[in-house]
Amino acid sequence: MKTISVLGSTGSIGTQALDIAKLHKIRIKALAANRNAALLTEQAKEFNAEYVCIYDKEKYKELKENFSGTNVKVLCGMEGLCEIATLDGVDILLNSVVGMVGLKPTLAAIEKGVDIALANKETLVTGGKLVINKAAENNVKILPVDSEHSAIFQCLQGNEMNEINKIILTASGGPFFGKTKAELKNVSIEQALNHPNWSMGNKITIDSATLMNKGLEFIEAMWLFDLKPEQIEIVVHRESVIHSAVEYKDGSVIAQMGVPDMRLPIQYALLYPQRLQCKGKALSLIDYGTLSFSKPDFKTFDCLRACIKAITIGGSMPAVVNGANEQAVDLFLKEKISFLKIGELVTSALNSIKQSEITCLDDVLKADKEAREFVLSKI
Ligand code: MN3
Repeated sequence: MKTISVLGSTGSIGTQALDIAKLHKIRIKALAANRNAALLTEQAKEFNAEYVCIYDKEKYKELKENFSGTNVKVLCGMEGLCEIATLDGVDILLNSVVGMVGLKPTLAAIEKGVDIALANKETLVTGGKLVINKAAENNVKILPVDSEHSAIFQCLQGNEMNEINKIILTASGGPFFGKTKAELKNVSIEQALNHPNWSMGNKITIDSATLMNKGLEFIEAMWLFDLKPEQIEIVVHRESVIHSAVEYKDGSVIAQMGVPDMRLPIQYALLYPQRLQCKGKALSLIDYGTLSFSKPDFKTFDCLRACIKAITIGGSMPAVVNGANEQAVDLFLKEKISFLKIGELVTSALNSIKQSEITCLDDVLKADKEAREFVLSKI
């Protein structure tokens, strides 16, 4: 029986992971959330967690009161996340926080030798080199939770990396597939939050609408599977049934399919290499009838183009586009900027900020800060 800790337990991935933990009797050592103290308390009591952590320090008092008279250790802030990431007796740390705040606790867990189930793509986008090198040094597994990367990981089982030609990274195309820039001028927050296939948190849903999400996944795939940019082909596949595929040297393409349901990739990461029953709906290819494929629209979706350019330049640039995007999405959700402005700001940060080398966490944090300040200075 495995023991896990979850960073981001009250979010979409976190709550589904706890359902899986219940189904398969996975033990929960510690839970951390951003600011939802009420749900975090409920979860910790249900799963008998020994530690809880709230990132938002303003919520610490409330959480502390909820556990007064118990043996549960209550933590807060980044120090709390890092303490949870490095507890003894944990097999897997599920990192499902939103944004690059996930990087520091991930590095801490890797140093401790804890395997990572990674749902937080910003961790690899901003600190890919640090994470991958440290994981190799410490013999730590990075188990992808993102559905596309889980698919690729599943398609690679039993084969060698030097046998592959390329990866086919599928994209749903988001809610604005087929639209031109002119048609996207007056997009509202509600429209951008209305994703056709996946129900997810706000930040990732906006990233899916701008295709920033696919750009981040492109970078994530390069780090996870040690690929060059030219080894990844993005294919728009509206139905989200093929979650991604691997093309081998002999021309054979192995794809992983399933209905769009995050429980499957979450469970695969937590139980790897075991496959047990999952509560999701079975896939009926006959019900789907046809599956469609097309090219991504690099002209309309600036963020996708910016991500590929950023990782091609390398160094700090992926952290720059990510930081600019995190700041711009926050401004869009606060109705301070328009939808198209997100892509403009990300592109302009990429073109204006100088590339630097990433050798430690501070280099990443510096690039991230510079990008956020750049975006704020343009408003
Ligand atoms: Mn994905």
